Amino acid sequence: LTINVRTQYLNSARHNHETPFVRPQHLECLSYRYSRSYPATNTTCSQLPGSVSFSDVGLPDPFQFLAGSRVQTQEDWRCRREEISQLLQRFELGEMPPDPPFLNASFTARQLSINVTDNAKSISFTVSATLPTSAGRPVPAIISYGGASIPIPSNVAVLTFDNDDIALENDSSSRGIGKFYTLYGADHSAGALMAWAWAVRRILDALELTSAEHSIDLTRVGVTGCSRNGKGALVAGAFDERIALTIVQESGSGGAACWRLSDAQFASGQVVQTAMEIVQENVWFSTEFDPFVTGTARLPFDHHALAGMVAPRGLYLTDNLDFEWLGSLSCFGCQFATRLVYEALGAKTNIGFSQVGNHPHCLFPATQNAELSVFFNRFLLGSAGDADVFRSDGNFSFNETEWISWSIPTLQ
Ligand code: MCU
Repeated sequence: LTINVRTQYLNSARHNHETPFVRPQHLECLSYRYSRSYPATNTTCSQLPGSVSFSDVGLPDPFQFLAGSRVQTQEDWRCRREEISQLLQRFELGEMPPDPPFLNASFTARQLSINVTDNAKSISFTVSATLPTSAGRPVPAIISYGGASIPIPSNVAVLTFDNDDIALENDSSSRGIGKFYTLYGADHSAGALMAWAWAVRRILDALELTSAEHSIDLTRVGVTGCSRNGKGALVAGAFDERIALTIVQESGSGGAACWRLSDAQFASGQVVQTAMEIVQENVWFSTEFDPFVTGTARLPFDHHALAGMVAPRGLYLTDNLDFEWLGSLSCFGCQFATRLVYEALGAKTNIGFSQVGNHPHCLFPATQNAELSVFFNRFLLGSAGDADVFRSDGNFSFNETEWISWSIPTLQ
């Protein structure tokens, strides 16, 4: 079986100029492929306990391990980040499957074609590519969930990802439908957001595998989406450290918002989407999330911790003040907390958050163009420059002391 796995890789576009013969150096090279985005370390992180009981009405301390100790070093943060990842997988998003043993890809005619085999089942999906005509090489790229609804610089390649093909999300009857579930079974724990993030990881694998056929620079790939697709882009950015820039547009609850803050807005009479509503509306989350929607204080994380997984990489989030449903206060407060994670990692300006009104949902207003450019320039186009983008035109105030009882550690 092991030989078959590697042979499959050798048959891929990247290796098709070489003899179809498994040589030791190929084996090393191919097994290295998956490990390089997760730097080697001597520390072993502790595993999640079998049962977790937790309660915090405020935004949980992203720097406190479940077992009680606090993050003190960069190495500790690496383990705490992994713990947050495990908790999100177990209680909200469902499991990210291990990297599949077989993946083939080709990049031809402006289309990336990807075949994945796992569990003795296979799927194929395609991603269309719009490549810059006049840019130098190599070029940065952005993976867009559906058609992009932000202005993308002309020197950035656009890879359009049909996320519904991977996991359908028409309504609550879409559970378990889509290519992800063909591979892993209709009863797999992953909700649509996690299934989509799995596919983004495969897109990155495929870009690596086909690097001889395109000019995309793998160190400068971003991801974007709006609304439900903004929730998706955030999860993708959190679950693959190869993504250099995550742009989350008007994602609302289940994205930039925190469950606890959205519940508080709802309790004060505002028509804000809550966890309780969202799990009935659609299949974005794992069914493992259901027990928590009547008591979000029991969640051992909130979405500042999900967004904190993106740190210290580039993250720019927008919100639209004209839609109460999105939970403007919740998005602001939640990302205020995320920024503390960035600050602790010495990367405070690598997160941008911007809240304005006077524009339709998912129609990017010109008033945010300059900020967006800062993020494209810094994280995909390689130009220097820094800017502290954290602003709201909202008529509310976030009570920091009510929601955040922790302070940021000075990491050794
Ligand atoms: C903001 O994202 C969602 C929202 O969660 C849903 O309640 C609503 O139905 O659709 C929004 C969306 O995706 O709009 C395109």
